[in-house]
Amino acid sequence: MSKLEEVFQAVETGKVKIIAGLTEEALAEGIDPLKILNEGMIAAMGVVGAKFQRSEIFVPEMLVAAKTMKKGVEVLKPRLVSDGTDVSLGKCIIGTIHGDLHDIGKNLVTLMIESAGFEVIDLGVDVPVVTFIDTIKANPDTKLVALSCLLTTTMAAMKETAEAIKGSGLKGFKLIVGGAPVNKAFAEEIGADGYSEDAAGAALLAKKMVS
Ligand code: B12
Repeated sequence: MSKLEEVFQAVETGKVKIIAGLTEEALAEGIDPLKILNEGMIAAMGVVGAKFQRSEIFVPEMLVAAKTMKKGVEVLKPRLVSDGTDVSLGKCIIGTIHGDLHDIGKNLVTLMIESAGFEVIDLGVDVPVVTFIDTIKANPDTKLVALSCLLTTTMAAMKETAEAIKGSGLKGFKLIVGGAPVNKAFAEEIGADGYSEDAAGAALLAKKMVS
């Protein structure tokens, strides 16, 4: 089995203890960190989701897989971020919408946007509409607001949040959205300025939004 397959399998089966070592070994073999992330870890999460849907596994197993992926990402982190940190493109406020506890994708987007040169204020998960509004008010130099959701049931909350932000009269920033159930058409429907399907695309989008 290749190192990449071992990483995939470790995330899929929630091998928290060995993932850091395996990820280091994969890097040492010269495998591209983005390939380890996309084809090893994110792809494994896809399988985990599919197994959950078929009731072959349950929430605890999904949680352990998530923990495993987080540990692996910690090892990849220094290799994913570029040294764009001294150029400040401005502040970006990010959070997962209220009712939604998924944060792995949001954390990856944070990582990529940070390394693209933004100063990121991460509000975490299950973020109420008012927290987004208050944080924008407290940071009038905000250039970007990014919303994430992973559940079809929280898409309505994303719409509500986007509309509240847009309707607040606060200005000077662009609103971008993403997450597995979101697509370009939905982003447009709720009045967002931009959408990207993954974290690498989110960084490019963020830069485009402020240029
Ligand atoms: C891990 C996981 C969990 C973990 C989350 C742990 C954590 N800290 O995040 C736990 C166990 C807590 C969990 C709970 C639940 N989950 Co869950 N979960 C998953 C799983 C397996 C992986 C998600 C993940 O991390 N993917 C990897 C990341 C990297 O991908 P991503 O999040 O999509 O992010 C990428 C893009 O979407 C994009 N992106 C994301 N955000 C943003 C934001 C912006 C601005 C941009 C531009 C881009 C962007 O970039 C990211 C990186 O490339 C998915 C299955 C799946 N394939 O997605 C199910 C899944 C999302 N969960 C699901 C369900 C049903 C639940 C529960 C309701 C289960 C339950 N019965 O309790 C609860 C809900 C809890 C809640 N209120 O949120 C369903 C949702 C179904 C649906 N149609 O809505 C899924 C799809 C599984 C399935 N196939 O049924 N879950």
